[in-house]
Amino acid sequence: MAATSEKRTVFGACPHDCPDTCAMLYEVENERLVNVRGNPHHPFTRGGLCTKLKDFHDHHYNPERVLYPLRRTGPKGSRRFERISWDEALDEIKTRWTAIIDEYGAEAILPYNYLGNQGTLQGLTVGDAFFNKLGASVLEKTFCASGSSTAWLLTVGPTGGVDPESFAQSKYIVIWACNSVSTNLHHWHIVHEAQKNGAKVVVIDAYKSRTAKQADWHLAPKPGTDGALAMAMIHQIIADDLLDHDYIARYTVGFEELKERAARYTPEYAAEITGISADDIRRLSREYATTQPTAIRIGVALERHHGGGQTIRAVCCLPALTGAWRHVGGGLLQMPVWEFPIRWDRVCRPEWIKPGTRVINVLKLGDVLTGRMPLAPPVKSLMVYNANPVSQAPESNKIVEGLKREDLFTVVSEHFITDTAAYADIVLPATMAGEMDDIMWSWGHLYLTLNRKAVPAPGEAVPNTELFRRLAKAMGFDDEQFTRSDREMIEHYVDWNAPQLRGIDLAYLERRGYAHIRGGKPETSAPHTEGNFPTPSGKCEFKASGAAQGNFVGAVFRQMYEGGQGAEPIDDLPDYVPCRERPESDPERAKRFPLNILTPKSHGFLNSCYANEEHKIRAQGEQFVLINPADAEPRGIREGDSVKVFNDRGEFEADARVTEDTPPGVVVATLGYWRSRNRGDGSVNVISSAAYCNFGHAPTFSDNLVEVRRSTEPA
Ligand SMILES: Nc1nc2c(c(=O)[nH]1)N[C@H]1C(S)=C(S)[C@@H](COP(=O)(O)OP(=O)(O)OC[C@H]3O[C@@H](n4cnc5c(=O)[nH]c(N)nc54)[C@H](O)[C@@H]3O)O[C@H]1N2
Ligand SMILES: Nc1nc2c(c(=O)[nH]1)N[C@H]1C(S)=C(S)[C@@H](COP(=O)(O)OP(=O)(O)OC[C@H]3O[C@@H](n4cnc5c(=O)[nH]c(N)nc54)[C@H](O)[C@@H]3O)O[C@H]1N2
Ligand code: SF4
Ligand SMILES: [Mo]
Repeated sequence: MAATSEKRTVFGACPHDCPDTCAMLYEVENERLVNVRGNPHHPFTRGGLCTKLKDFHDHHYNPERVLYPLRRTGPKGSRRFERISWDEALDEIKTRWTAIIDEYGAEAILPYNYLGNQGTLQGLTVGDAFFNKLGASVLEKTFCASGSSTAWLLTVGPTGGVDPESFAQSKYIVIWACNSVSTNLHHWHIVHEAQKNGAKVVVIDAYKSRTAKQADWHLAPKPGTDGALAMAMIHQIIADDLLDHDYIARYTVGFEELKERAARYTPEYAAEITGISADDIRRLSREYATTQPTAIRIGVALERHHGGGQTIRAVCCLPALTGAWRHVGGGLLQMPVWEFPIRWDRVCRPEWIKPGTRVINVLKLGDVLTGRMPLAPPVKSLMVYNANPVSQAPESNKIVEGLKREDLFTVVSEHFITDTAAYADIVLPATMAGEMDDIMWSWGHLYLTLNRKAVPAPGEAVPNTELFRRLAKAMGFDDEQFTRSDREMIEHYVDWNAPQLRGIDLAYLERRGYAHIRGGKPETSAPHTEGNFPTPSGKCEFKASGAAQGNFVGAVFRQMYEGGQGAEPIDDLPDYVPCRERPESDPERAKRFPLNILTPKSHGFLNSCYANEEHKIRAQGEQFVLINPADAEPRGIREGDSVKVFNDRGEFEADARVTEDTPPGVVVATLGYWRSRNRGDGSVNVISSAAYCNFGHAPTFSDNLVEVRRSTEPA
């Protein structure tokens, strides 16, 4: 590539909430992004980005971007705004917040944010120090992996588990409730390579996802019954004595109790629950236990039902029973986030939370805003950044109802006028990844990756860090926390002396762009050959000593907030815990709403991002619902028909796709579509429940019953 003074290549990192955290190269010409590609040297990215990001440079120049602060001029939701200056916006926010604090106290202000950006600086925790200082309500952020993390930490502790790159060495790979081809593509490349080298790839998914179609064997349990399948595997492996007795004796606790607990889970019993035949359960158990190395990839979706936490506890026991952890490419992969040397305490400043400050969970926004959850003081102001709850949070009709409240002062920092920003009183313009600095941890690999600002910010857009510097100044906070530059934050937030970094410093990252935090060598890495689990006992805890502390043990992003809501007590042994909304659990409800719905990620969107771009919608297809012919036929539904998907929480419209890919009784509609661009006034989260999973206050998006009907009666 020619290097003139006007052409540059800058190290980047994909900002999205995606396990792959790709290392990118921004190509800049005349201060403009002309291309963004994957870093070819990065062992996980391998030079390729996914379909969503292939025109990421153009995304920066989308003409619909918000470039200036805006004030609402029409009714809430009318999308009518006027341009104002930053000073006017900050003045108005300060005036409104000060009045609310005087009348109701600062807890009447609720920050609402998630992982629209995943960076250490710009991401999940960017506003926490500010809102803690302000005394606002604390937001409990549990959209993904808080249930699975609780299960993981209780069983094996805060380890990264198998290096995802070590799957290349595996001979038997189980992908459990993860649609890797869409959601973890760069890990799929490694799995696929192992498959070509003779590994058997088993996908356990409630429908035939893109990934299931690539599997050597696809098993489809009924949604939310995986706990029974895992318990039956434990049962069968013990019954066949396919155990690694030496590993169990040295490196585990609670084997006898686990054996007793698993006793009733015969394959025949689990077959009744899961719908998978007893022979298949026996075969899976035997293949799993007798092939090494064997690795399991746990998807986020495995936690998304009432018993999700306990399901993952059961899965986490499997590799210690068979000694899979002894081998390179053997064991489990959940999220390697635990090993990243980030000083979250320095980012969030939890010590600024006044004791007793109330905690509000992201899933409860609808009840909170509409007063269905009585709160004193009520929430009078909402500030949304890095999130689009109207599209992404459950019971979204209630959220829209709440956002219409005239007495609610809503501020939204965004790239676009999303379905949430449409209800804002003030909209603030945010920069995109190529326009700001960050340093990225990952929840899908073991590289720390630098993202450098490549081009100037357009209009008056600012990074989230700058937004909170400005808000802090407006509110009169002068702590050093709020005056650090972005570069100073990178220096301050990363624990550069941590053993994981082995002396790697910022200068090294500026030269190379990324660094492996275990020192590389995935082809020889096996972290738990001799136990070494970072649990209280140092062993894999079938019987969890941490259970006494309740269902929220160190769950992600909760551990930063001591002293919030109390955690509920839990069982110290894994078990199968049935769904709330399955025909077996709630036959009355199932009479009205007989179909289980899954709402997984769309292949072509990243949560709700890109779902406002016509070419991305064209590639992904309009909102659709997959339905089995056995369910379609009695409802008079044919391929392509316009249908309503509904329950007592709401309804959305979709195009029917009649297919055997989904089993009878299960319908699938993917996530991310904006209701303002869908037919009708809805998207998948109008029907989903805000109930918690039994661990970690995780969501239950796979634990919902609906009915489907043709939108218009047949001619
Ligand atoms: N393309 C794309 N990639 C993404 C995202 C995106 O929006 N789009 N989002 C990112 C984010 S935030 C996350 S958390 C991850 C999530 O990544 P995944 O964990 O892969 O999440 P999902 O796509 O929701 O679900 C994966 C699969 O689980 C299946 N499933 C659902 N419930 C059950 C169940 O009870 N049992 C079984 N056995 N299977 C079940 C679904 O059918 C689906 O095929 O993806 C990330 N990557
Ligand atoms: N039914 C159902 N619902 C789900 C899920 C499911 O599988 N099914 N998945 C859940 C999961 S796993 C997750 S992670 C959540 C995701 O929920 P959200 O994090 O709310 O999802 P996004 O759609 O990514 O919304 C992020 C918003 O932040 C904006 N944004 C991006 N970068 C920046 C920035 O730097 N600054 C500012 N100010 N804004 C920015 C984007 O434009 C976007 O509108 O959704 C959950 N909802
Ligand atoms: S969304 Fe995921 S796969 Fe796509 S470029 Fe970003 S990190 Fe890579
Ligand atoms: Mo997520």
